[in-house]
Amino acid sequence: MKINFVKMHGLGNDFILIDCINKSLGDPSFLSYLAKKLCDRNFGIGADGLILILPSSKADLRMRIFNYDGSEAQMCGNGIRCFAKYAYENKLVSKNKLSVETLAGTIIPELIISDNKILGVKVNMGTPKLRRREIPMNGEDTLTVVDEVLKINTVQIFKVTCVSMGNPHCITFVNDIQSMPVDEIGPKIENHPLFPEKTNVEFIQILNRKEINFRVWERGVGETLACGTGACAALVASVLNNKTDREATIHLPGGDLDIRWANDGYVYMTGPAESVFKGEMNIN
Ligand code: ZDP
Repeated sequence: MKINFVKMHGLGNDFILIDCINKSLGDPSFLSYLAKKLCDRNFGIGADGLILILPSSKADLRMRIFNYDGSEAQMCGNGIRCFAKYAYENKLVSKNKLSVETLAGTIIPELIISDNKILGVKVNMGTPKLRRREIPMNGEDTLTVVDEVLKINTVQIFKVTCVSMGNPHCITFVNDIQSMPVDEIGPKIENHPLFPEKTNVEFIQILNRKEINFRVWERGVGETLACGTGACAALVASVLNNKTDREATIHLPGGDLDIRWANDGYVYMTGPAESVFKGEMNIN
């Protein structure tokens, strides 16, 4: 089977996009296999994830996102900005504000356009879920999970705050993110028995009420240069711990995102989306 694709990224968080509006790629097990094959950085195209562009009966379009390891995620922040740019530039939509059906609900990206150039994308990421069972997280149900002890072993003990942006996030505040052994601690928290669907793991350092330094160990991927849903979860966690205002700039290894948790309860994320190359690949 010949597949046409476009390679895009949001702050170095990179994706392979395949337009499936007029072409079905097959059942979920094949899609998981395909994601692993295409995302492999040596034997495939190379990316953090695979994004499918699909028709929808509920919204303008539908997005599915598969991680590097083939697992399907509910939502992706950097990916939906790329999705919106692709949809507009390929005339799948004719307006700059579109609705996208995802496993996390309908998400509303809005392209920021000037002189016919897409400068960025502002996304209404929906409302954060704070209740323990909605993260989801095991243990006696609580309305929020804020500044809670998470024990990996007798020496590795962290205070965590957990938030769902449709996908799970476990945030811990650190004094110096550069010295954090993200690739050692990340997978231990990702696979901790407290998280029945595993979790993304964010290590954040508060600079002031309006700035956060950020590193992420992504569920199903590993450490990445940026995570949009993670940046939103980090801002929400910082507000819940009274460490920042409701609007802040998140400094990720791949660049900056502006995040606002508005009084209407919605989280707004603004950032770039870039196309890199396009191509075709034969899949057997
Ligand atoms: O929830 C997960 O399994 C994530 N790894 C999905 C990808 C999230 C993404 N990095 C983002 O920007 O939110 C695309």
